[in-house]
This record gives sequence, C-alpha cells and structure tokens, in this order.
Amino acid sequence: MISIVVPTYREADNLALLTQAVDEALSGPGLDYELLFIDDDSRDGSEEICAELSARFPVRIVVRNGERGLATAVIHGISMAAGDIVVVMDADLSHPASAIPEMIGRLQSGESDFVLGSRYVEGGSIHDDWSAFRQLNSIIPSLMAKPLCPLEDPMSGFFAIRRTEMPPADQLSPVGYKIALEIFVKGRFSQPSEVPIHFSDRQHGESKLSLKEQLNFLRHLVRLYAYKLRLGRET
Ligand SMILES: Nc1nc2c(ncn2[C@@H]2O[C@H](COP(=O)(O)OP(=O)(O)OP(=O)(O)O)[C@@H](O)[C@H]2O)c(=O)[nH]1
Ligand SMILES: [Mg+2]
Repeated sequence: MISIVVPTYREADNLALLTQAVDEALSGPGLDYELLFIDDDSRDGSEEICAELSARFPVRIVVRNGERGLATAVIHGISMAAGDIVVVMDADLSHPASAIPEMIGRLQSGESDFVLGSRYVEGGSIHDDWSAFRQLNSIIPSLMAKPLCPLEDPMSGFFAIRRTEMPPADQLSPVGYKIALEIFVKGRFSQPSEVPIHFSDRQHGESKLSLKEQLNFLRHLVRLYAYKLRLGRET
C-alpha cells in the first residue's frame, strides 16, 4: 500500500483536482493507495470537500489545530501513514501525479531508496514564463545545499521513501519548508535518485512561500551543516 501525504493550508479548490489526478495515476496500474491531507485548520471548506471525496476515493483529512507549518505537517502525515511507501507532494498540482508510479517503482525494485521528483535533471522542466528572479530563487537554495545533498532539486517538495527509513521524529528539527532535505541528511539513504518532472504553476489558491519562510530556510541550512559537521567528528 502507498500513502500519499499532502500538507495543505487553504487549498480547497485544489483538493478534488489533486485527488482525481492521483487516482488516475495509481488506480490505472492497479496500485493500492491512501491519500492523506494534513490540514492546518484552513476553514475554507477543505474538510467538507474531503468528506465528499472520501465516498468515492481512499481520502482522509487530518486537521491540526493550533499548529502551522509545512515541514511539521509532513512529519505528522508520515507518522499517520499506513503504507510501506510514502510519497510527499504539494496540493497545488505543481507536482505531476503521473510521476508517482515511476517513483515508487524505483523503491520497490531496490534501485533507489530516496526518490525525488526533479525539475533540474534531463527531461525535467519548469514553466517557461518563470522570471529570472523566480528561477534564481529556486536554484540558489539547491546550490547552497549541494554539499549536504548530491541531488539537483532537493527543494522540489516531491519525494518518495519507504516509511521504515524515515529518521526518528526526535532527531528532526523541522523549520519552514524544506523537509525533504532534512530527511535526506538525517536518514541513511545510499541510493538517491531523481525522476524528471514538469513543475506546473498553481492555478488555484495562493502561494504560502513567504520571505519569512525563505529566512527560515537559511536557519535550517545552518542547523543541517552543524549536524553534518558533528556527525563527521563523531564517526
Ligand atoms: N499543513 C500545512 N500545509 C502548508 C503550510 N504552508 C504551506 N502548506 C502546503 O504546502 C504545499 C506547498 O506550499 P506552496 O504555497 O505551494 O509553496 P511553494 O510550492 O513552495 O510555492 P509556489 O511555487 O509559489 O506555489 C501546499 O500544498 C500548501 O498548501 C502550512 O503551514 N501547513
Ligand atoms: Mg506550490
């Protein structure tokens, strides 16, 4: 069974579209799945929409009260997942559900133990009208993380792992947005790989990527470098 974990904050208009896309991608090849939305009390109709969807699809929504944050929502979702394999993706349809079978196929065959959906490998792409600023804003963080992670797009937010390979929650100190990077750095992954994806721009709802989150990313990066240095000294 595969658990698709999706952090959501005010994504009501995207939930049905994402559910249909996931179902089309997974039911076609006969894959058994659950779709788990981890919602931070959006109060935008998300709960009601999920209740309707759950009559037709294996969808669940978990509403957190009094807590906000993409990274902690992802960790919470993984801890509640029932599947052996966990796929994390955004709700805004930026990540193509059609890439999921290839991602989980690599885990199942043993070819890879950490699979990223990647914009920056051959065959991957972003929308052509991204401004130079937006492109730099996406590429520079990946370059800053290069010594921590050999992959081209650790910030894509779209990844798949075996649930048992998740590092223990008490070792994680999630701040902000980039939980895949922390899971990679603190886990014991030896065969990471990337599946090319086309990253679409969101059509509904608003981006939650604020300047504050970008500054959080810098704090997060400093902590991860400190962790790596400590580990290097201990081993
Ligand atoms: N549970 C939860 N989910 C969040 C939170 N912030 C963002 N998300 C979700 O995380 C995913 C990514 O957020 P986006 O706002 O699309 O951020 P982004 O993809 O980096 O930025 P854009 O490219 O501008 O869309 C979406 O599914 C959001 O709904 C949060 O505080 N809590
Ligand atoms: Mg987005």
